[in-house]
Amino acid sequence: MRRILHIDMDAFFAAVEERRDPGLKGKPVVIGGMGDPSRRGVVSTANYEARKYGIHSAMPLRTAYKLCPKALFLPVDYEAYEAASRLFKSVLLDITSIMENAGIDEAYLDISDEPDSNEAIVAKIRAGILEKTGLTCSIGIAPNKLLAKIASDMQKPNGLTVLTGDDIKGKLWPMPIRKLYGIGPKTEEHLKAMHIETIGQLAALPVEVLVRNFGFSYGHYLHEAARGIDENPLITHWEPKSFSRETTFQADVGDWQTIARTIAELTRDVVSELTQRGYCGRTVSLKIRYENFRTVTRACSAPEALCKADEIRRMAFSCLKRVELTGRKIRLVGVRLGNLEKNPKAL
Ligand code: TTP
Ligand code: MG
Repeated sequence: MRRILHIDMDAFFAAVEERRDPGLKGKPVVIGGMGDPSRRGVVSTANYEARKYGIHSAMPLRTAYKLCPKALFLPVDYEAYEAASRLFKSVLLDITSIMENAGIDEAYLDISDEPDSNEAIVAKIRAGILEKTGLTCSIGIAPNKLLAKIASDMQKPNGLTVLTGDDIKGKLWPMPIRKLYGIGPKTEEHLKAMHIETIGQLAALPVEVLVRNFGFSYGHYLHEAARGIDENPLITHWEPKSFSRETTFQADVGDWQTIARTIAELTRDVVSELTQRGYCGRTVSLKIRYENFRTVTRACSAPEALCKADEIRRMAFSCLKRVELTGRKIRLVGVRLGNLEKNPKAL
Protein backbone atom coordinates (compact mmCIF):
# COMPACT_ATOMS: atom_id res chain seq x y z
CA MET A 1 0.00 0.00 0.00
CA ARG A 2 1.44 3.37 -1.02
CA ARG A 3 1.41 6.42 1.27
CA ILE A 4 1.01 9.62 -0.77
CA LEU A 5 0.90 13.07 0.80
CA HIS A 6 -0.60 16.13 -0.91
CA ILE A 7 0.04 19.57 0.44
CA ASP A 8 -1.76 22.77 -0.53
CA MET A 9 -0.92 26.14 1.01
CA ASP A 10 -3.75 28.11 2.67
CA ALA A 11 -4.94 31.25 0.79
CA PHE A 12 -1.44 31.27 -0.65
CA PHE A 13 -0.95 34.68 -2.33
CA ALA A 14 -2.96 36.40 0.40
CA ALA A 15 -1.03 34.61 3.16
CA VAL A 16 2.31 35.75 1.68
CA GLU A 17 0.99 39.33 1.63
CA GLU A 18 -0.25 39.06 5.24
CA ARG A 19 3.11 37.75 6.29
CA ARG A 20 4.79 40.75 4.66
CA ASP A 21 2.34 43.24 6.19
CA PRO A 22 0.89 41.86 9.44
CA GLY A 23 -1.50 44.87 9.51
CA LEU A 24 -3.59 43.02 6.90
CA LYS A 25 -4.42 40.18 9.32
CA GLY A 26 -8.08 39.90 10.24
CA LYS A 27 -9.15 42.20 7.39
CA PRO A 28 -10.63 41.08 4.08
CA VAL A 29 -7.79 40.99 1.51
CA VAL A 30 -8.12 40.44 -2.23
CA ILE A 31 -5.13 39.83 -4.53
CA GLY A 32 -5.52 40.33 -8.26
CA GLY A 33 -4.38 42.22 -11.34
CA MET A 34 -2.86 45.57 -10.50
CA GLY A 35 -4.67 45.68 -7.15
CA ASP A 36 -7.03 48.41 -8.33
CA PRO A 37 -10.67 47.27 -8.44
CA SER A 38 -11.64 50.17 -10.73
CA ARG A 39 -9.36 48.71 -13.42
CA ARG A 40 -9.52 45.50 -15.39
CA GLY A 41 -8.39 42.27 -13.79
CA VAL A 42 -9.58 39.18 -11.96
CA VAL A 43 -9.17 37.93 -8.41
CA SER A 44 -6.19 35.59 -8.05
CA THR A 45 -7.14 34.75 -4.51
CA ALA A 46 -8.85 36.20 -1.46
CA ASN A 47 -8.13 35.53 2.20
CA TYR A 48 -10.72 33.70 4.29
CA GLU A 49 -12.25 36.95 5.66
CA ALA A 50 -12.90 38.17 2.10
CA ARG A 51 -14.31 34.79 1.06
CA LYS A 52 -17.09 35.30 3.64
CA TYR A 53 -18.43 38.00 1.30
CA GLY A 54 -18.60 35.55 -1.61
CA ILE A 55 -15.34 36.68 -3.20
CA HIS A 56 -13.40 33.90 -4.97
CA SER A 57 -10.61 33.26 -7.52
CA ALA A 58 -11.27 34.20 -11.17
CA MET A 59 -14.03 36.69 -10.27
CA PRO A 60 -13.65 40.16 -11.86
CA LEU A 61 -12.08 42.63 -9.41
CA ARG A 62 -15.01 44.99 -9.98
CA THR A 63 -17.47 42.32 -8.79
CA ALA A 64 -15.29 41.68 -5.74
CA TYR A 65 -15.36 45.39 -4.95
CA LYS A 66 -19.17 45.44 -5.16
CA LEU A 67 -19.37 42.48 -2.75
CA CYS A 68 -16.99 44.05 -0.25
CA PRO A 69 -15.94 47.68 -0.88
CA LYS A 70 -13.93 47.84 2.35
CA ALA A 71 -11.68 44.91 1.32
CA LEU A 72 -8.01 45.69 0.78
CA PHE A 73 -6.99 45.13 -2.85
CA LEU A 74 -3.37 44.27 -3.62
CA PRO A 75 -1.53 43.67 -6.91
CA VAL A 76 -0.13 40.26 -7.80
CA ASP A 77 3.57 39.96 -6.92
CA TYR A 78 4.59 36.66 -8.52
CA GLU A 79 8.23 37.00 -7.52
CA ALA A 80 7.34 37.05 -3.83
CA TYR A 81 5.02 34.03 -4.22
CA GLU A 82 7.63 32.11 -6.26
CA ALA A 83 10.18 32.75 -3.52
CA ALA A 84 7.79 31.43 -0.83
CA SER A 85 6.97 28.47 -3.08
CA ARG A 86 10.65 27.53 -3.44
CA LEU A 87 11.08 27.77 0.34
CA PHE A 88 8.18 25.47 1.26
CA LYS A 89 9.23 22.96 -1.39
CA SER A 90 12.74 22.88 0.06
CA VAL A 91 11.17 21.78 3.37
CA LEU A 92 9.38 18.96 1.52
CA LEU A 93 12.59 17.86 -0.18
CA ASP A 94 14.15 17.47 3.28
CA ILE A 95 11.56 14.74 3.96
CA THR A 96 12.06 12.85 0.67
CA SER A 97 13.33 13.55 -2.83
CA ILE A 98 10.24 11.83 -4.29
CA MET A 99 8.33 15.08 -4.73
CA GLU A 100 6.02 16.15 -7.54
CA ASN A 101 5.82 19.87 -8.01
CA ALA A 102 2.13 20.30 -8.83
CA GLY A 103 1.83 24.09 -8.96
CA ILE A 104 2.92 27.23 -7.19
CA ASP A 105 1.24 26.25 -3.91
CA GLU A 106 0.91 22.47 -4.08
CA ALA A 107 3.00 19.32 -4.24
CA TYR A 108 2.85 15.57 -3.74
CA LEU A 109 5.30 13.47 -1.71
CA ASP A 110 5.62 9.70 -1.82
CA ILE A 111 6.28 8.81 1.82
CA SER A 112 5.70 5.05 1.41
CA ASP A 113 9.24 4.19 2.45
CA GLU A 114 9.55 6.69 5.30
CA PRO A 115 9.76 5.04 8.71
CA ASP A 116 7.96 7.87 10.57
CA SER A 117 4.22 7.98 11.24
CA ASN A 118 1.90 10.30 9.27
CA GLU A 119 1.59 12.57 12.29
CA ALA A 120 5.35 12.82 12.79
CA ILE A 121 5.95 13.65 9.11
CA VAL A 122 3.18 16.24 9.09
CA ALA A 123 4.48 17.86 12.28
CA LYS A 124 7.96 18.11 10.74
CA ILE A 125 6.59 19.64 7.53
CA ARG A 126 4.40 22.16 9.37
CA ALA A 127 7.21 23.26 11.66
CA GLY A 128 9.68 23.60 8.77
CA ILE A 129 7.27 25.61 6.61
CA LEU A 130 6.27 27.83 9.50
CA GLU A 131 9.89 28.53 10.31
CA LYS A 132 10.97 29.25 6.73
CA THR A 133 7.88 31.10 5.46
CA GLY A 134 5.54 31.82 8.39
CA LEU A 135 2.73 30.18 6.40
CA THR A 136 0.23 27.39 7.05
CA CYS A 137 -0.84 24.57 4.79
CA SER A 138 -3.41 21.81 4.53
CA ILE A 139 -2.34 18.20 4.05
CA GLY A 140 -4.00 15.04 2.79
CA ILE A 141 -2.56 11.54 3.05
CA ALA A 142 -4.00 8.60 1.10
CA PRO A 143 -3.00 5.50 -0.89
CA ASN A 144 -2.82 7.52 -4.15
CA LYS A 145 -2.54 11.03 -5.62
CA LEU A 146 -6.21 11.29 -6.50
CA LEU A 147 -7.41 10.68 -2.94
CA ALA A 148 -4.56 12.62 -1.31
CA LYS A 149 -5.55 15.76 -3.25
CA ILE A 150 -9.19 15.38 -2.29
CA ALA A 151 -8.12 14.84 1.33
CA SER A 152 -5.97 17.99 1.54
CA ASP A 153 -9.02 20.06 0.60
CA MET A 154 -11.33 18.51 3.19
CA GLN A 155 -10.19 20.47 6.25
CA LYS A 156 -8.91 23.88 5.27
CA PRO A 157 -7.12 25.84 6.60
CA ASN A 158 -4.30 24.17 8.53
CA GLY A 159 -5.95 20.74 8.40
CA LEU A 160 -4.77 17.15 8.12
CA THR A 161 -7.06 14.52 6.58
CA VAL A 162 -6.06 10.89 6.16
CA LEU A 163 -8.16 8.80 3.77
CA THR A 164 -7.91 5.03 3.39
CA GLY A 165 -9.58 2.58 1.03
CA ASP A 166 -12.29 2.13 3.68
CA ASP A 167 -13.34 5.79 3.37
CA ILE A 168 -14.32 5.58 -0.30
CA LYS A 169 -17.92 4.64 0.35
CA GLY A 170 -18.51 6.89 3.36
CA LYS A 171 -16.47 9.98 2.43
CA LEU A 172 -15.74 9.99 -1.32
CA TRP A 173 -19.10 8.84 -2.66
CA PRO A 174 -21.29 11.53 -1.05
CA MET A 175 -19.11 14.29 -2.60
CA PRO A 176 -20.26 16.28 -5.65
CA ILE A 177 -18.68 15.08 -8.92
CA ARG A 178 -16.80 18.35 -9.34
CA LYS A 179 -14.48 17.35 -6.47
CA LEU A 180 -12.99 14.59 -8.62
CA TYR A 181 -9.72 15.63 -10.25
CA GLY A 182 -10.20 15.92 -14.00
CA ILE A 183 -13.89 16.86 -13.91
CA GLY A 184 -14.25 20.42 -15.16
CA PRO A 185 -17.36 22.51 -15.78
CA LYS A 186 -18.15 20.83 -19.14
CA THR A 187 -18.03 17.26 -17.85
CA GLU A 188 -19.95 18.36 -14.76
CA GLU A 189 -22.71 19.76 -16.97
CA HIS A 190 -22.75 16.63 -19.14
CA LEU A 191 -22.99 14.33 -16.09
CA LYS A 192 -25.69 16.46 -14.49
CA ALA A 193 -27.72 16.15 -17.67
CA MET A 194 -27.44 12.38 -17.05
CA HIS A 195 -28.70 13.01 -13.47
CA ILE A 196 -25.32 12.18 -11.97
CA GLU A 197 -24.59 14.56 -9.07
CA THR A 198 -22.36 12.62 -6.67
CA ILE A 199 -19.17 10.60 -7.07
CA GLY A 200 -21.09 7.57 -5.75
CA GLN A 201 -23.67 7.88 -8.54
CA LEU A 202 -20.81 8.13 -11.03
CA ALA A 203 -19.22 4.98 -9.56
CA ALA A 204 -22.50 3.11 -10.04
CA LEU A 205 -22.59 3.78 -13.81
CA PRO A 206 -21.51 0.90 -16.04
CA VAL A 207 -18.18 1.69 -17.71
CA GLU A 208 -19.79 1.19 -21.17
CA VAL A 209 -22.08 4.16 -20.51
CA LEU A 210 -19.12 6.36 -19.60
CA VAL A 211 -17.12 5.22 -22.65
CA ARG A 212 -20.10 5.94 -24.90
CA ASN A 213 -20.45 9.46 -23.50
CA PHE A 214 -16.83 10.45 -22.88
CA GLY A 215 -14.67 8.25 -25.12
CA PHE A 216 -12.49 5.26 -24.23
CA SER A 217 -9.71 6.72 -22.12
CA TYR A 218 -11.61 9.49 -20.29
CA GLY A 219 -14.56 7.10 -19.76
CA HIS A 220 -12.27 4.55 -18.11
CA TYR A 221 -10.56 7.29 -16.11
CA LEU A 222 -13.92 8.45 -14.68
CA HIS A 223 -14.94 4.90 -13.86
CA GLU A 224 -11.76 4.22 -11.90
CA ALA A 225 -11.47 7.66 -10.29
CA ALA A 226 -15.01 7.43 -8.91
CA ARG A 227 -13.87 4.23 -7.14
CA GLY A 228 -10.83 6.01 -5.72
CA ILE A 229 -8.49 4.02 -7.97
CA ASP A 230 -5.37 5.79 -9.25
CA GLU A 231 -2.08 4.01 -9.92
CA ASN A 232 -0.23 7.06 -11.31
CA PRO A 233 3.25 7.52 -9.93
CA LEU A 234 4.58 10.92 -8.93
CA ILE A 235 6.20 12.88 -11.73
CA THR A 236 9.40 14.08 -10.16
CA HIS A 237 10.90 15.68 -13.23
CA TRP A 238 9.17 17.95 -15.75
CA GLU A 239 10.48 19.14 -19.07
CA PRO A 240 8.80 22.43 -19.90
CA LYS A 241 6.97 22.50 -23.25
CA SER A 242 6.92 26.24 -23.70
CA PHE A 243 7.45 29.56 -21.95
CA SER A 244 4.88 32.30 -22.32
CA ARG A 245 3.67 35.65 -21.04
CA GLU A 246 0.54 37.60 -21.84
CA THR A 247 -1.05 40.82 -20.73
CA THR A 248 -4.44 42.54 -20.96
CA PHE A 249 -4.33 46.26 -21.73
CA GLN A 250 -6.02 48.59 -19.27
CA ALA A 251 -7.94 50.07 -22.22
CA ASP A 252 -8.13 48.54 -25.70
CA VAL A 253 -5.21 49.65 -27.86
CA GLY A 254 -5.21 50.59 -31.54
CA ASP A 255 -1.77 52.09 -32.07
CA TRP A 256 1.02 49.94 -33.43
CA GLN A 257 3.73 51.53 -31.25
CA THR A 258 2.10 50.48 -28.00
CA ILE A 259 1.39 46.98 -29.27
CA ALA A 260 4.96 46.57 -30.53
CA ARG A 261 6.44 47.90 -27.29
CA THR A 262 4.32 45.49 -25.25
CA ILE A 263 5.35 42.56 -27.44
CA ALA A 264 9.00 43.55 -26.95
CA GLU A 265 8.51 43.62 -23.15
CA LEU A 266 6.72 40.27 -23.05
CA THR A 267 9.42 38.75 -25.26
CA ARG A 268 12.08 40.04 -22.90
CA ASP A 269 10.34 38.32 -19.95
CA VAL A 270 9.96 35.06 -21.88
CA VAL A 271 13.63 35.11 -22.91
CA SER A 272 14.69 35.84 -19.36
CA GLU A 273 12.90 32.70 -18.11
CA LEU A 274 14.21 30.72 -21.10
CA THR A 275 17.79 31.68 -20.29
CA GLN A 276 17.39 31.09 -16.57
CA ARG A 277 16.07 27.59 -17.18
CA GLY A 278 18.75 26.86 -19.80
CA TYR A 279 16.61 26.41 -22.92
CA CYS A 280 16.40 27.63 -26.52
CA GLY A 281 13.27 27.57 -28.65
CA ARG A 282 12.43 27.22 -32.32
CA THR A 283 8.83 28.47 -32.55
CA VAL A 284 7.54 31.86 -31.51
CA SER A 285 3.76 32.37 -31.38
CA LEU A 286 1.92 35.56 -30.94
CA LYS A 287 -1.58 35.68 -29.48
CA ILE A 288 -3.82 38.64 -30.16
CA ARG A 289 -7.29 39.15 -28.71
CA TYR A 290 -9.37 41.84 -30.40
CA GLU A 291 -11.80 44.09 -28.53
CA ASN A 292 -14.67 41.78 -29.56
CA PHE A 293 -12.78 38.88 -27.85
CA ARG A 294 -11.97 37.16 -31.16
CA THR A 295 -8.53 35.63 -30.61
CA VAL A 296 -5.94 34.77 -33.25
CA THR A 297 -2.50 33.21 -32.98
CA ARG A 298 0.34 33.44 -35.48
CA ALA A 299 3.35 31.14 -35.20
CA CYS A 300 6.75 31.53 -36.82
CA SER A 301 9.44 28.85 -36.73
CA ALA A 302 13.16 29.26 -37.23
CA PRO A 303 15.22 26.50 -38.89
CA GLU A 304 17.20 26.13 -35.64
CA ALA A 305 16.44 26.79 -31.98
CA LEU A 306 17.01 30.41 -30.96
CA CYS A 307 18.44 31.56 -27.66
CA LYS A 308 19.23 35.23 -28.20
CA ALA A 309 16.79 37.96 -27.24
CA ASP A 310 17.16 40.01 -30.46
CA GLU A 311 16.59 36.96 -32.69
CA ILE A 312 13.50 35.94 -30.75
CA ARG A 313 12.14 39.50 -30.78
CA ARG A 314 12.61 39.64 -34.56
CA MET A 315 10.58 36.43 -34.90
CA ALA A 316 7.82 37.88 -32.72
CA PHE A 317 7.69 40.95 -34.95
CA SER A 318 7.53 38.86 -38.09
CA CYS A 319 4.48 37.13 -36.54
CA LEU A 320 3.00 40.56 -35.79
CA LYS A 321 3.25 41.51 -39.47
CA ARG A 322 0.83 38.69 -40.23
CA VAL A 323 -1.84 40.05 -37.85
CA GLU A 324 -4.60 42.29 -39.23
CA LEU A 325 -4.44 45.51 -37.20
CA THR A 326 -5.93 48.28 -39.34
CA GLY A 327 -9.11 49.74 -37.92
CA ARG A 328 -9.17 47.31 -34.99
CA LYS A 329 -8.40 47.57 -31.33
CA ILE A 330 -6.65 44.96 -29.26
CA ARG A 331 -7.44 43.82 -25.76
CA LEU A 332 -4.70 41.30 -25.03
CA VAL A 333 -1.34 40.23 -26.45
CA GLY A 334 0.73 37.18 -25.60
CA VAL A 335 4.09 35.75 -26.62
CA ARG A 336 4.97 32.05 -26.44
CA LEU A 337 8.18 30.23 -27.23
CA GLY A 338 7.83 26.54 -27.97
CA ASN A 339 9.67 23.62 -29.61
CA LEU A 340 12.21 23.92 -26.82
CA GLU A 341 15.66 22.40 -26.72
CA LYS A 342 18.22 22.43 -23.94
CA ASN A 343 20.71 25.22 -24.55
CA PRO A 344 23.99 23.36 -25.15
CA LYS A 345 25.88 26.22 -23.49
CA ALA A 346 23.82 25.81 -20.30
CA LEU A 347 24.47 22.07 -19.94
P1 TTP B 1 -5.48 27.65 -4.52
O1 TTP B 1 -4.70 26.64 -3.73
O2 TTP B 1 -6.60 27.15 -5.36
O3 TTP B 1 -6.10 28.75 -3.55
P2 TTP B 1 -5.50 29.40 -2.23
O4 TTP B 1 -4.19 28.80 -1.85
O5 TTP B 1 -5.49 30.88 -2.41
O6 TTP B 1 -6.60 29.09 -1.14
P3 TTP B 1 -6.91 27.68 -0.42
O7 TTP B 1 -6.65 27.92 1.03
O8 TTP B 1 -8.34 27.41 -0.71
O9 TTP B 1 -5.98 26.66 -1.01
O10 TTP B 1 -4.51 28.45 -5.47
C1 TTP B 1 -3.18 28.80 -5.07
C2 TTP B 1 -2.81 30.17 -5.59
O11 TTP B 1 -2.91 30.19 -7.01
C3 TTP B 1 -3.73 31.27 -5.09
O12 TTP B 1 -3.29 31.81 -3.85
C4 TTP B 1 -3.68 32.27 -6.21
C5 TTP B 1 -3.38 31.46 -7.45
N1 TTP B 1 -4.62 31.32 -8.26
C6 TTP B 1 -4.85 32.22 -9.30
O13 TTP B 1 -4.02 33.11 -9.56
N2 TTP B 1 -6.01 32.11 -10.02
C7 TTP B 1 -6.96 31.15 -9.76
O14 TTP B 1 -8.02 31.09 -10.44
C8 TTP B 1 -6.71 30.21 -8.71
C9 TTP B 1 -7.72 29.13 -8.36
C10 TTP B 1 -5.53 30.34 -7.98
MG1 MG C 1 -3.95 26.74 -1.78
